[in-house]
Amino acid sequence: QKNLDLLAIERKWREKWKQLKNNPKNQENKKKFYILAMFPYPSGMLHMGHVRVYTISDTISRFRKMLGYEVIHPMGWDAFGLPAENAAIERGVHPVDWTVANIKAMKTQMEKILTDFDWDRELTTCNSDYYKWTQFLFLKLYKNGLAYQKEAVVNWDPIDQTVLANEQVDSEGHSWRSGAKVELRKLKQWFFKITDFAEPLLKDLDKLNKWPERVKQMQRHWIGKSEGAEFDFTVNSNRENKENRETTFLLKVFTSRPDTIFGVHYLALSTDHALSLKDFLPSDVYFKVLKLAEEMKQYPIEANDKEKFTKGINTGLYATHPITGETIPIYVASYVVSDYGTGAVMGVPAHDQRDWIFTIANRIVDEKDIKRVIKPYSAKFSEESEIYTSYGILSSNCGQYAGLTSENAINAIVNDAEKRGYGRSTVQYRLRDWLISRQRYWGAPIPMIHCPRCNVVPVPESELPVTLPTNISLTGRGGSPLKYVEDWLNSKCPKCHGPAKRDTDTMDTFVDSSWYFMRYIDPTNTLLPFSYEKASKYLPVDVYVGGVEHAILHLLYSRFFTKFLYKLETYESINEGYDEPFKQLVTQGMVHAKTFKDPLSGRFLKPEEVDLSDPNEPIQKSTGLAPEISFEKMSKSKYNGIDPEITIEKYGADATRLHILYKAPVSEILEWEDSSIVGMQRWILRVWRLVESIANFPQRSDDLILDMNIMNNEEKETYRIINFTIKELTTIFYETYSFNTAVSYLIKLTNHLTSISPNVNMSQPVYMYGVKCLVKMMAPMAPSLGEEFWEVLNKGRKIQTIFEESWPEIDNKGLIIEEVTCVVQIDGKMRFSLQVPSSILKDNSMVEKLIRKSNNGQKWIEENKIDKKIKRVIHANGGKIVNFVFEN
Ligand code: ANZ
Ligand code: ZN
Repeated sequence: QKNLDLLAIERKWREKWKQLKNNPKNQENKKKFYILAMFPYPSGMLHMGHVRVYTISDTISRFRKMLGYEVIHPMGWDAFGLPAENAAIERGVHPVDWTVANIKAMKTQMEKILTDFDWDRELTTCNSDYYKWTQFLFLKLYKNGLAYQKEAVVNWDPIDQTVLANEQVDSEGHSWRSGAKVELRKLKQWFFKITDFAEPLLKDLDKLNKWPERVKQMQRHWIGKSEGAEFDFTVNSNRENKENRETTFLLKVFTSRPDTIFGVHYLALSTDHALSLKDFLPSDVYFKVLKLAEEMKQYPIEANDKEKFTKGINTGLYATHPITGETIPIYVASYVVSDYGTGAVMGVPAHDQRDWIFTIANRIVDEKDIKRVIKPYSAKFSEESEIYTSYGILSSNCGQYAGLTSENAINAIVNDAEKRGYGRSTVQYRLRDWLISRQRYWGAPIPMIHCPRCNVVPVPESELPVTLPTNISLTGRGGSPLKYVEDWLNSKCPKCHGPAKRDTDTMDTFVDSSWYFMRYIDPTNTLLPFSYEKASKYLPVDVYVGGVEHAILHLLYSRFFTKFLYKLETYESINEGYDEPFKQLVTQGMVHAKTFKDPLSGRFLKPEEVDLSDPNEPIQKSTGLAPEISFEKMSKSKYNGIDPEITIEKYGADATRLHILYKAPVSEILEWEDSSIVGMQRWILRVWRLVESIANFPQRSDDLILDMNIMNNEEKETYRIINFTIKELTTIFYETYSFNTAVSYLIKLTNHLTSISPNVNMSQPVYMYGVKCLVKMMAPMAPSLGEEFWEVLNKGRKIQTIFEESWPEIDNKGLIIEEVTCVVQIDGKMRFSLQVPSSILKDNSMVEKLIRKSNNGQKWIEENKIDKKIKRVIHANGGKIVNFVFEN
């Protein structure tokens, strides 16, 4: 019996695979299968999360290859972004050098975990042969009216003189880098008009029946469709205009609750909206609004405190209620946001929380005089002061609509409004246009030129790429670094050929990743981002594996790009009309690792502070106490990080992969435990024993004769177990991806084969067939062992790789269980009978187990056993009669 040198086997097959890659097989006439794992940011180190995603995608990829698909399983690098720029600022390395070195390191690590990526499709988003096409797509969006510039409020760090992303501002509104209080500034920024696609992005979520419901729900919420109505309130401004005439204008409000229109006590404007009405505002009011607008810049965008709801200014203006004709005061309110609806709301204190708070704080009306216009369907208001925000029945103060339900009232009120012209039904989305400008160096330059005569002019497609200058000094201060690269900045206007300047912003890195999966299918195309033919053939991605943290932005942006490009007719998907990028989405869970805590202080303990000589009973060295154990997200502060490379060197990549797949279902948290990798190693060794046993068979047959007619019962049972396992595993690898269950089925099959192994009764064909199937089915998960075992099993035959062998087929006949009737006696009296598989009839203990587990068995034996003991069990008539004899 030979032992296995796992690391040597891995090395051997990694080399062989490289050679095989150099002689690619003919892929013609094969069906395509596109399996994609989210590409990583090249930080320089694979972490366990990466190992988990790539193990999952690799397993699926290898399985599909065995099924004869033309598999696309590409890998690349999401290489633009802040960390490279920060490394440059902190350590003086150029982002290019930093990125290239990191990619190299990570690629080696990916090979070490035995992944089978299509390296000939590799792409790196910071290479100009990639970002040339990102810029090309920017221009396409621009030419179709989907890229535009407007002023936007951004987080501005006054010390570092730079724009910060929301995630870079802490909860108190300070910059993560400089610690300065972040200001809100208005800057001209580029946007993609994703809102044009709001409806299809929402509606088509219903098509995605292989996406997790949770992710779709998050997208629905993000898009945030709200149906309601717009009402026009006439404003009579008493301020006289230059011609000394009274002026009136319409103020439009958006409401999701048209049924509450009889409860309006005031209208409220956002500060921006109010400032746009400058001509109508008394100057003291105008200055108050300016001050409030300034004050609100102090709030970080996410702040949600009560004060935000209560700040208000009475404008002194009045509007006329479109139905009742009442006079309604107009306020400016801090809680009204300028970029939602019309930037104006009708205030209904009795039925909206924020309106209530605002009304009381600004003493718009006495609490007791607040109009309640909606009654709950059943009970009355329990207390007079309570606000009621749900649907109900319209009260008597609602004119002709009194007594209607909210639903009916909404229809009636909006219909009447449309007839008379003072309102109309509308739809609002929470989704905002996508701000893609970054005042950063390490990103794709926005291919636009600013000309003093012609304004904003796109760079002609023929002049792409606009390459990033490399002679740059990065300090992290002063806004866009590209502003200071004179010879790059100064350019010529493509229209008038006069001197002009380049746009100095770069694109959000989410733009790069919104279309990378399309470039993979045609990565060397020099004429277009991808060809029509290839895109039509290979899109969409069949399975996309990645972290749930991308449930909203990345996936939404990718869907937007796909819909845009589909509309441009740059491809026709095989599934006609399928303008979605990813058919199936698999979101893998996080990897957690064990932590030890001092039970007294709660402090996390370093590894060297814990005595692990008995792994089941760790001891805190300094106190002798048992530390508190829990599984947590890996982090430096918890001393529980696990380095994949060390793990692989210790246990081998195959065992590591198996552990990852076995320990938890793909989308759940995986609790990392070295002891269970050891368990996987033990299983591997047991499979190896089976493989060896066949190598030792005196006579070996390659053409297995599996004729059920000549099998005895034991063989039939083995054959049934094999077919059952194939059936289960095939479903798992095809669609459910519950690899943890797959491994347990294979372990069970191993147990069975081991239990019959050198049994002379067992004819070789079924046994050999079982071992071969076992090896094939474990190969996608443990690829180098699969190869090695297959080679041993096929000594003398010319075989390149197991991944060109076909996946085992199910023999449905083999799945049928033949049953016989077994009569059960208690103390010699016949009590009940039971159907049992004929194959186990001779296995006395197995038959007894089945009998006792059955309903009758529970009743006659298990309950009886409580006060009596079973003396013995007699098997007679070839096992068909079983007599349980109890003690008296
Ligand atoms: C009157 C009303 C009565 C409202 C009531 C609600 C309840 P969703 O569902 O998110 O679309 N609103 C409209 N525009 C706003 C803005 N720019 N800033 C802040 N709030 C705004 O929310 C729609 C509701 O939010 C609208 O319906 C409006 O208040 C408010 F019992 O109008 B409602
Ligand atoms: Zn010009």
